[in-house]
Amino acid sequence: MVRELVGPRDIESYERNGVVCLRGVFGREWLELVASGIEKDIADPGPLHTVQQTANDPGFFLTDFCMSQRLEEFRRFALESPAGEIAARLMRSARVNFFYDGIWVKDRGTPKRTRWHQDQPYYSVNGQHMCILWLPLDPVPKDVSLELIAGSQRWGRWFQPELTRSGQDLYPENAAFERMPDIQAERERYDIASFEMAPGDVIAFQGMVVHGAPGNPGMAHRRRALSTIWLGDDAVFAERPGPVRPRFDGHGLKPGDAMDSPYFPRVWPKRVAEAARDLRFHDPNFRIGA
Ligand SMILES: O=C(O)CCC(=O)C(=O)O
Repeated sequence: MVRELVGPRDIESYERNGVVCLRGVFGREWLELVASGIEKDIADPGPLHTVQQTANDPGFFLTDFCMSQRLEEFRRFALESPAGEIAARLMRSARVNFFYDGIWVKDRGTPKRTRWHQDQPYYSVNGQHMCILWLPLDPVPKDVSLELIAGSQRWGRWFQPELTRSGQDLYPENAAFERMPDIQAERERYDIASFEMAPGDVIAFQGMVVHGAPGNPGMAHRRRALSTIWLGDDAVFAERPGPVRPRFDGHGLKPGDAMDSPYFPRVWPKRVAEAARDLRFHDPNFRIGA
């Protein structure tokens, strides 16, 4: 099934550009499940949520993370949907562990952009096997869709992670993380990929790809998207020069250890029953920090 949805050309595009858009990958059942999870989360957001627009900004822009720790809908998507297998095929990875999930909700009339950034610098994870699946739940025209700089995963540059709301640096100034250039001011210099998307389509991108997203000033409806982060064979725990986001405590991993821990359940090869059994994932003592 997934073999048909992810073909050799998709894998080639993922490897070359760091990004590929897969069409019609998730069926109605998965979309309805995730949409209902998002509605629950909006009504009662979790401890890691942020309202991203500032007080005087119009609209409503909400992010939340690690919803699968609280809500069954997201847990089922993480453990049982074809997402893990899709990531495994794109990364050519023998195993895939689920790292965490996030939602990005922008009401109509929200001008605020998601800043240009790379995902991996925010995380305590090294290695190339990091694949993010961005799954919108609403039809998304190109001018509201995720934007990604093709090939930027090969720049060999790590950019300072910034908080989406304030732009505040996550780490103290240091040589390993340079400042993100003003991509908006010089868009024509970059090979920016974006895709008009229908519900069921998904964008897969590598963790070092520079990306951002417009606000939702003009669409007639809300733009809801689920991001899930998947780790493969070479992903290892790493320390950063400051507080990572999200922070996971109590897993006991040391720098260089494989991210193959019950805290980050293995979903591929498929062994859902086992994953659900040894799942610290459900452990009330599991701690996540902002
Ligand atoms: O949906 C958005 O606005 C941005 C999503 C994003 O940056 C991500 O998933 O890393």
